[in-house]
Order: sequence, then C-alpha cells, then structure tokens
Amino acid sequence: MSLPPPIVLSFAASDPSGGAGIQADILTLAGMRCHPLTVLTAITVQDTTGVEDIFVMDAEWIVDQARTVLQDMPVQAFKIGMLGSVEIIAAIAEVVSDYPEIPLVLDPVLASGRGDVFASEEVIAAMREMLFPQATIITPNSIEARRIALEHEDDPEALDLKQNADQLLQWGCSYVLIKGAHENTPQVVNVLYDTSGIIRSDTWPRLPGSFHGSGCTLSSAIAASLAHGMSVTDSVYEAQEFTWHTLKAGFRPGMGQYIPDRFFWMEDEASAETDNPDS
Ligand code: PXL
Repeated sequence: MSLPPPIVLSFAASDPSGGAGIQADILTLAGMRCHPLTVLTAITVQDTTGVEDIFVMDAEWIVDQARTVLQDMPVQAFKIGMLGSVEIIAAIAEVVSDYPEIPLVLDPVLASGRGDVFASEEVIAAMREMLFPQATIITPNSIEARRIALEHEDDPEALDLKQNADQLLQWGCSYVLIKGAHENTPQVVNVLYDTSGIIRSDTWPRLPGSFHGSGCTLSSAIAASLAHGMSVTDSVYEAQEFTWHTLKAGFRPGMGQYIPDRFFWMEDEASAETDNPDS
C-alpha cells in the first residue's frame, strides 16, 4: 500500500481563473503528491488579463477555518500567500505560532505579475513584524525584496540584492529566496540566502511569455518538498525544477497571460507509455 500524502495548509486568496492563488496552490500541492488544506483569505474577481475586485475575509473566518482543520489533521508544512489586511496577518501569525516546529513558507505577495496592487504599506509592515520572524523561508521576487527592504532606504535601487536579502533576514526569517525573473539578465537567476550568505544560486533558461501564478506555484512546491521531508536547500531546487517545467508546458486558456501546467508530468508519463507500451 502506498503511503498517504503529506498534508500542507495553504492560506491564500481565490483566483477564479485557476492561474494563481489558492487554485494554484491546490494544483501544485496535488501535483507534488501532497494533500492541500486551504484557508481562504480573500476572494478576487479576475481573469487571465487582470484583477477587477477583491473581497477580504474577516479575520475570525481565517482563524475558524484554520483551527478547525488543524484540530483534525496533522500538517507537515504551512504556506502563506496573499494577505488582505493587517487583521488577517495578526490572526494567521497567532495560529501558526502554536506550531513552531512546522516549516512555514511565506510568499510575500505585494502585486500580481500584471501590476495589480495587493498590499499596502501597513500590510507590508505587519508582514515584516508578525510573519517574517516565524517564516522558514520567504520567496520575494527582486521587486518585492526591494520594496519590503525599503523601510530604511528611500531609493529602491540603493541596495543590491544581497543587501536586500540581509535586510529581510534581519526581520527574522531563516532563509530568503530572491527570484530573478524581473531582472534584466539573459537567464533567470534565483538566489537562496541565509545569514551566512549565499546558500545556492540556480540559473534557468528564460522562457518566452508572461505567466500568471508562477510565484504561487514555486512557493507551494517548496512547501510540498519540505512536507516530504526534504531540506530547505533541496526543496528550493526541487521546487524550481518543478515550476520551470510547469511554465515550459504553460498554456494560454484565455486572452491574457499563460498559466503553468502543474500536471505536465502526466503528459510526459503518458507519452513515455505510448513510446514504450511494454514498460
Ligand atoms: O501571484 C500572486 C497572486 C496570489 N494570489 C492571488 C493572485 C495573485 C496574482 O494575480 O491573484 C489570488
């Protein structure tokens, strides 16, 4: 009999297009053989071209959703995505503080890839104060890293990415993965830091197109790998490899961005079987 899947609890917002948000987390976690528990933080109205509206849940609803499933099931990792308010951040911070031994992946979502703004200065400050100290790893892109580190610097370009990472680590997370897709480099370079410096740096061929949900996919894939018992360093590599393949297999279901195919590997397995029917 096969082992049951490890359980990951994701706090995130709904994206009806299925590209990002809780839908991305569910697809990624399931694609990496984890069972997703989902606590909805907000509901967005959006398609693949942009966000039209956001309804933020009351913080009590977050606590009720989370406490109910946590009392029923043991979880192996937490993943936090879009947070709609300071009250929600405080509520989640209190819930996860009761589980200090469970790895926590925080994707500090400030805006969509298309520039729709999700986080005010107050939300960013609350994230720094209440969630960073509890995070095993945070996964900002370079734009988010610069903006979050800005507390002490007015010019977003004043710090290089290593200095940005140092600043973020000072707020108490154990690791920072700064994603380089928005940097003006021929390939995408993602760098993992802890307080001792660079832990790993991975370079990926830049894929053409604009993707919706790549950040949610990567952070969920890190949570899935941690839940499977991998180290942070190995999880970061495994998750990047998984995500890169979801993007390579990405599809354009509507009139806007491409969506990662989190079940790309089923296609690969199906064609391997057709090529080799006896295996
Ligand atoms: O990719 C960040 C993100 C997270 N959560 C939701 C989103 C997006 C980007 O659009 O819509 C719900």
